[in-house]
Amino acid sequence: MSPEQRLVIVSNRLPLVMTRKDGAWQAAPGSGGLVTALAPVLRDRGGMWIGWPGSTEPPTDDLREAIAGAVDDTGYDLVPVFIDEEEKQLFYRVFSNEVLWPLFHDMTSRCRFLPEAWEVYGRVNQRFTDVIADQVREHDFLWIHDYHLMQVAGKLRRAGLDQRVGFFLHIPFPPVDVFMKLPWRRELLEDLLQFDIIGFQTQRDRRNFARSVSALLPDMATVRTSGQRTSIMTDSRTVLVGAFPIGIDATGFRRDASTEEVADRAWYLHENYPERQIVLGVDRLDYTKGIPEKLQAYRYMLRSEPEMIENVTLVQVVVPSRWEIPHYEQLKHEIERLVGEINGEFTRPGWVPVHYYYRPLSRPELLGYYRTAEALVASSWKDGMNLVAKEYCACKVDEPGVLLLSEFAGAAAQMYRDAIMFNPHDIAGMAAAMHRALMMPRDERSRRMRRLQRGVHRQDVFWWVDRFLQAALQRRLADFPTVNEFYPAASADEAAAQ
Ligand code: ADQ
Repeated sequence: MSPEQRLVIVSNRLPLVMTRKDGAWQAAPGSGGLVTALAPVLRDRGGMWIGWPGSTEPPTDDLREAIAGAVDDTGYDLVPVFIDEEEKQLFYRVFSNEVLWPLFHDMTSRCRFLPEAWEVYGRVNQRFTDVIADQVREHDFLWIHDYHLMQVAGKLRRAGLDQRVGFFLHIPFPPVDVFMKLPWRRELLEDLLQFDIIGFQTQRDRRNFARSVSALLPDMATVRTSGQRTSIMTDSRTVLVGAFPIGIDATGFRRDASTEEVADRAWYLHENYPERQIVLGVDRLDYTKGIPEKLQAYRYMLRSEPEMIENVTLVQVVVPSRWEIPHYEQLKHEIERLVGEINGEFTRPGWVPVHYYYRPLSRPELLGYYRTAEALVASSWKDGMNLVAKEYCACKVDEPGVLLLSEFAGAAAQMYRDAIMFNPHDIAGMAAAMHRALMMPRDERSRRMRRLQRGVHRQDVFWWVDRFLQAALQRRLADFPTVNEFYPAASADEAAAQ
């Protein structure tokens, strides 16, 4: 990037943790892989992050001051976009999380296609666009994140702004026959084609998007695909489309997992389960994550492989999320019922088969579990990537562990060779995969985990930011990731099949 070209990140949420002390707002900078990777680039360029601070109260001076104060810690500007309670309901809760989220995860029966929610989605996207238009300079590069803000480029162009704008979708893009169910499918695609570059997590998502454009906008767009890259020509621009699988701050996870505090916790957790293997699940409360199926598969394994009784413990951590949406509340009850049934059927003196947490863990607690668990199961029905799978590998600093991974997680396209793969709809198959992992000899576990770790470090979140920005700024399709760099030796044919 040239010095006058600032980077402006736009996401639904600002990377801030807001708290109120004695009635006054306090804002602390947020953490997480995306922030860690983008912060150095933003500081170098004197960049800016635009987003919603998370409160729906009318903006007061002390709220604005608290946000401005957090800038001293971050070294780049934080610019808030405010939304009110009704907008939060219809833009965030309904349109983002009850229309786009289930639709893009192929779960259309959970969609609520409310026309008034579409209207408010447009209104909030316009609000973001107005703030951007106010802040942006001629040579800035704008990088918009995720499904909440898919109309921003269209609205910027309509306001006469022609800055370079890139978009990254963190969730999957659905097949055309699913996407077609969206009542506003054409408008949404037309707005997406106002971005200059669009990044997806996997080649499957890129293909689905290209097919939707060909099927729904044959009159206004020409789609050209060559190998694993696509360019789409419209009257106003050429949109470059590619797959940029997101990574984690693998070095940071490894470093933090190696501390004495985490080592002590890991040791203590296993002290409580002497001679037993721990199978770990860590998921946000979400119906896309396949948590009930994981529990059913574990029960199936205990029934069919009775020698596992008392020799394995499933630790399932569920992070509360979107609980005000009825489908999420029902899911919570279903998980609790299954945990109760399994513990009722199998518990023995001194052994409880499922340990269930329904709360966020502190980072040292989470890392302690990652470090100590013999296996981790990520059983998503569909997932953009699944960072938990990568975090688990980065944190295995002493004993090797086995990663069990759903074929439908984006991470499968990179980790398919050394994870134990399964179909999360096949309960008996998932149970067999769990049994295989628990019986796997130590040297095979080590070999597989070492290769997974190499890939997680090679394609980390810094790699992801570099590759996206390089592709966006050079605008050369040749710069897009193609063959699976996770396993550099993988053949192009094999990677293309993923
Ligand atoms: P998510 O659906 O949130 O992300 P995921 O990628 O697994 O799913 O990320 C979850 C994050 O929450 C992880 O970083 C994890 O460390 C954290 N977390 C999980 N359990 C926790 C706990 N108990 N306590 C504290 N923190 C916890 C969306 C998409 C994904 C995509 C990401 C990034 O749905 O598919 O991988 O964005 O692009």
